[in-house]
Amino acid sequence: MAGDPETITLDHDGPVAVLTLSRPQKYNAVNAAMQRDLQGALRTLAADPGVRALLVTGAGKAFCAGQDLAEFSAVDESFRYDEHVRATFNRLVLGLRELPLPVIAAVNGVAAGAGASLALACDLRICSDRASFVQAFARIGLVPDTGSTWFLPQLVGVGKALELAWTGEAVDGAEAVALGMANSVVPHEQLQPRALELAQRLASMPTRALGMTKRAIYRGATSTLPEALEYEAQLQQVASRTSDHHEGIAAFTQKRPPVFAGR
Ligand code: T3D
Repeated sequence: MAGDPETITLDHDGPVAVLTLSRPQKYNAVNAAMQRDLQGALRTLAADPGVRALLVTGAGKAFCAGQDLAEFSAVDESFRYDEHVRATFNRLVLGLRELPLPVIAAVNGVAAGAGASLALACDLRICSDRASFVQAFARIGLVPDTGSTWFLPQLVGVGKALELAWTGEAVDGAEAVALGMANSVVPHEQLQPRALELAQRLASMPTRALGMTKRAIYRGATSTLPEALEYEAQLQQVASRTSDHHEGIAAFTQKRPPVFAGR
């Protein structure tokens, strides 16, 4: 990464990378420095074949409170929100979605505004029993962004998405699981070990197949059945040429556990 990040940490636990948003006194609100650090981290991760799963979490009480509103209080009419969003949050969302590996959000506290969207941009969400999701945008006269208008209807349906976006009411971890916005909720103290355990498990699997599965599932959600069938066929051909596929077949034949190398 170019220069040391100031607002995040990026650690490695074997093949699992752990990215922690770290402005705890500001509920990990995303300022310009964090945008720079996050975009740098995503570039580093995308270029590192040793990383086979990513865990994203927040330091302190919050996961992420979205755009740092203190920065916006200083802008004048010449400031273009559209240009800002394109150059910042949109790149983060696409960067997370384009990583060819599992990305798990360990939602340790409140995820508000673009912070909620960033959690939804991850592939899986494990929530602490202190987590909540707040579509905070309408409270400050903005529309949902950072992908929430796309993620929410897919996960919870159009009616519930509108309710959450209009009211800005907080959804806790248990309700998020019930609605399909999150995968599980665990006691706060168990969040990091349980999320890391899942990340390690996924990181020991055939990473290229998992990465292609991610692409196919997201594409499948917005394609026709014939298109999805054709895309599966193409990806299956690619997967069939990976050494992990050969290892999977060998291990099955030899009645032993497979050892996948992620290639
Ligand atoms: O062009 C573009 O990029 C537009 C894009 C917009 C994307 C967006 O994300 S818009 C939405 C921005 N986020 C919000 O509106 C959420 C604002 N925060 C809140 O509503 C509340 O803080 C929370 C619901 C997240 C948590 O409430 P609570 O009562 O638990 O905590 P708190 O006391 O409000 O906040 C704790 C501290 O974090 C506090 O700092 P202080 O006063 O003790 O020094 C608070 O100011 C700070 N903080 C929380 N959110 C933000 C923030 N500071 C800057 N920006 C924030 N978004």
